[in-house]
Amino acid sequence: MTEARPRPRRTVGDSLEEFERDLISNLYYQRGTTIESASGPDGYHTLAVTVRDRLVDRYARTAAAHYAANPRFVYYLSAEYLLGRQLRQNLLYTDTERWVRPIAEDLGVSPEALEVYDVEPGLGNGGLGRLAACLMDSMATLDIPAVGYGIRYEFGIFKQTFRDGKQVERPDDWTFYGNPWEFPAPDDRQLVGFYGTTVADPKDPENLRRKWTPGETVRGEPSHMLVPGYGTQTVNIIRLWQARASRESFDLARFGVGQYVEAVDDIVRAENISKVLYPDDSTEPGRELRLKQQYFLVACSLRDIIRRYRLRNSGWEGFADKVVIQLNDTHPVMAVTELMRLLVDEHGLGWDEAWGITRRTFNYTCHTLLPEALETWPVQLLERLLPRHMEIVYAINHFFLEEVRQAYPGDEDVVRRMSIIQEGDERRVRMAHLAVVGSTAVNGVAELHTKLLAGTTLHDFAQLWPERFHNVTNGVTPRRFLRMANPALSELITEMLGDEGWLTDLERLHGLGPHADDPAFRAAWRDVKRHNKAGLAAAVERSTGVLIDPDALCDVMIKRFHEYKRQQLKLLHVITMMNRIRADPQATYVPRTVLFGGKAAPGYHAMKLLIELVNAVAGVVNTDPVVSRYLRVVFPADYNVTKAQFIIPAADLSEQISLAGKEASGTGNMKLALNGALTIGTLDGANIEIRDRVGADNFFLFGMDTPAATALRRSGYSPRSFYEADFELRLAVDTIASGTFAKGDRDVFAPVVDAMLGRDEYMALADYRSYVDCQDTVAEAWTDPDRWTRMSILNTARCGFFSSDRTVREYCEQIWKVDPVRVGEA
Ligand code: GL2
Repeated sequence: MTEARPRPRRTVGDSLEEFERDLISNLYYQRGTTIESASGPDGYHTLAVTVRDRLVDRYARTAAAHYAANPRFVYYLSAEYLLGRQLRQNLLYTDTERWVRPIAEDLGVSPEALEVYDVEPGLGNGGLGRLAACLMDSMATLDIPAVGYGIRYEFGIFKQTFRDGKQVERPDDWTFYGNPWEFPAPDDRQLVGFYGTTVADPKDPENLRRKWTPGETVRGEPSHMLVPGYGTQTVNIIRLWQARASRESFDLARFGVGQYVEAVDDIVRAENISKVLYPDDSTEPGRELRLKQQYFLVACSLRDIIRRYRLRNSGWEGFADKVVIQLNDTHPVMAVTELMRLLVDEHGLGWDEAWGITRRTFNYTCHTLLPEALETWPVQLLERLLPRHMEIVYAINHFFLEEVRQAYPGDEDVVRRMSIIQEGDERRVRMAHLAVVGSTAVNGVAELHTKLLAGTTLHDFAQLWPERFHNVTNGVTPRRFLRMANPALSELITEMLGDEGWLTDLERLHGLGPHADDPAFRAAWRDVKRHNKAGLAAAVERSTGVLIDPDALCDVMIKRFHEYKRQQLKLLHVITMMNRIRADPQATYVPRTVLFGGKAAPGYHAMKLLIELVNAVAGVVNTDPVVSRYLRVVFPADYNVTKAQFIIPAADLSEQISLAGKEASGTGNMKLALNGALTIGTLDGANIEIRDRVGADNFFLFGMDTPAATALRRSGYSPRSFYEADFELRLAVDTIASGTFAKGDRDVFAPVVDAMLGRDEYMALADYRSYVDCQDTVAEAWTDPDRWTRMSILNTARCGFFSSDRTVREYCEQIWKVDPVRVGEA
């Protein structure tokens, strides 16, 4: 349901001829150029808008169908979306892919050459942002009426480059050449306030209703990206907000007297709100800007949701029946207080009624187990930036703690633990607590994660309200991560299963299982992998200059750099392999390519140093004439969705080696297994569910489980004792300490060694032996190609569960209670 009652006026053609006619017309009338003089970007933009027109048509019909049905909508609030490139997706979803090559050939251009202009909108960091994109894809595919809300960051996730092996961040100016996939919607702009003061409402003796007069106002201007469903007519949208100064912000008087910088002060301050993804929060202004972003997203989105609700409904009783809001992690949790403020202060509802509506409207997905990742905001900052919201937090907390005291009379300890306010030198607001208190359902993202949330992080809440807690294991879209990323494998799968129905019913991959013992099928499977690896090898050589052998075992660790994910453990294994080859060059070894991909947060110095060490190790390994015969290490810079789509289909081995109990779920693990990579992993996150499904024989398990890790920590973990007890581990650590990877300089990587031997927060040393031994089993399995291929086929065949379509179905059934709305054909 959108704006007024949209009436589709034009229906784009449905034939190759009409598509070609539209292309030429768009080139002429939209880009203002001709085939003879068109540049690459002209060609790209023309193709993009021609495909987009087909989506607009469907979008108009979707809006009309939603308007007519007035259904319950899912509103997904997320600070991050990692959508990936749009061109190839939209060609596939509009079924125009098959026309592009003949037309392009006719016109003498290559579609691949045009794709380089298709910029990936990097509006997120990692798994959480990509999950948002996968869920939006599946909602559209399942005809679920949904709108995603986010921020249109002017600069997305930084571009990673390496200088002397060190990560250097460059701004990601993703809209520099324009973004053909979005539509500005300036008529739906909203005003958002910050700072200011509040006063009592004389008519409210309880002082629950107050009036806020903001001290600063900015505009939120929306634009939207179209989100098509696959194999259906539904096209939903993601609405992205950009901050703009309010109209009177330009100071003409100052400009007139030459104060050019001061004249635009207010404009700059306002526009900074949506300038970058995750402003550095190591400074006070940085923290304030981040909180401003969060509230900006929430304030604009809620006003838009209410505007949409009112197009077809009146009164507030039915609000929570038509609106369900999913909070993607804690970043948008101020929405709970903002909806209360809108209902109580601006629309005059009583507190209890407003609270009932609010609680029924919101649900919260938690995506972490790391205590430091659970957001808290200083009370002082909130009091200054959002004074009214802080009052509302106090009131919500007051009523909530009354409930706690009733449930646990006399237990002030539980009150202190559960309070939304964390007491101490600096009082802080616990956003996860506010989220749980303000939501109907709370969910974790994998079985173990949900269990640990209910057992540890949110234990008190799970005791008080067990019915609120749910598990919804993450999933990934098979369209992008199998069909688009791996066309060769998709073709083979379709050939075996008879049709492409598996793309929307991924459990059908089970049908591949019986063919795992068929030698001809295994050979075809191996050929596909070999083909993908040859493609990756060529790309890696172009980007890094390092030659890799497509027949070597392709061992990949692609994810954000974080200590808990344990890239340092992988590196210890690489160094151990190097040391073994050096010690006995005559022996034979399984040839391996180890590929790393990932960025470290700009302020995360320990991980930036580890990135430097990976590059340094690569330098030593790849130039050692003996070692490089068996081992190559490559680290293509700037890992992102586009690169993931290239690397994943070529992987033989998927590294999922986080310390048990730390990775909430992981989704890269699912993408890799679906593409036939075997996992070497711990019993962490969704690894457990992957192993349960593919079978223990088809999964390389190592390391401590969560109880063992907890017990070891309790008993006083000493990494040094592991170091001393294991010759190969000692040698690997000493190799780093000796300066081997820094031209003899022992100081450069000393902090890495100190971190390992000092605290080793994520117990890499404790898991080292089990990991290296398990890698030896991997190498042995690799020497039997038939067995390996069989395992690879079974991984794909049994991972249908990890489709985000299944994830969305579970959200619909357990939490959202929404029904699909079918959109008719043109
Ligand atoms: C994460 C988790 O770390 C990751 O395990 C999970 O798969 C995703 C999606 O649920 O969410 N949480 C988080 O803050 N980021 C993640 O990737 N960035």
